[in-house]
Amino acid sequence: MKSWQLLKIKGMSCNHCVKAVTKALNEIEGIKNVKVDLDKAEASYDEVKPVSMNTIRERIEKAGYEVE
Ligand SMILES: [Cu+2]
Repeated sequence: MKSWQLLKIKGMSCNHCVKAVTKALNEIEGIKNVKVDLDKAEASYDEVKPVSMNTIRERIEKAGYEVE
């Protein structure tokens, strides 16, 4: 199982934010190949195992950002 996912992320303003969001997503089991686009305020990744949206929201918020 592998599916490509796209998220809208609120609150990123520089490359430090991109790194923080990338790290937060990479640390979630089941998520691979994270790519964060600062200009589009988007994050994409491959979901290789089911991951709950709550987990994703929680980790992103812990890092200081918001999933739209
Ligand atoms: Cu920043």
